[in-house]
Amino acid sequence: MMTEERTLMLVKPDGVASGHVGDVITRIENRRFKITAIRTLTASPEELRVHYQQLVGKSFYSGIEDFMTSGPIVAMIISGSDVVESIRKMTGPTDPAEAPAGTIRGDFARGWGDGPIQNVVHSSDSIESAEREIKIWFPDEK
Ligand code: IDP
Repeated sequence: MMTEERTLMLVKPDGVASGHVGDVITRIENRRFKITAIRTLTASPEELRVHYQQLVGKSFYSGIEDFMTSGPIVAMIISGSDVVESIRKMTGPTDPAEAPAGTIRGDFARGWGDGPIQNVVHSSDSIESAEREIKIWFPDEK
């Protein structure tokens, strides 16, 4: 039996601005995963430093901060069997230029080139990351 898990997904400012929140939610629901919490917010630099703690020292971090605070994002907790790995696969690789058709990044990312990689969504890379990240964006969730 596969165990129930949960993961965190963020629709990033480019995904919200280009009107792909509904497309992302439809893909999640079509896979029979449950969205158990959802909110729209504008991220603060402090929240992002915790969320992207492993990238804070990188040269491109300030670009990530500027991009991720540039407009509203939609945060979701998604639950289901094997949901962490499944949603990562649906997300696709970090660089949208390399993301296959059929993945969220492959289908919905618009421009890329210099600066922060604008790739529509974030999804947690492990159960441990998911639980850590959920606390940042849903501080009232257990
Ligand atoms: P992931 O989002 O696919 O898990 P991470 O390596 O955790 O990838 O990076 C987090 C985010 O930081 C990426 O989604 C992307 O928006 C941005 N990013 C990562 N690496 C680079 C880079 O080399 N240049 C610019 N932005 C980057």
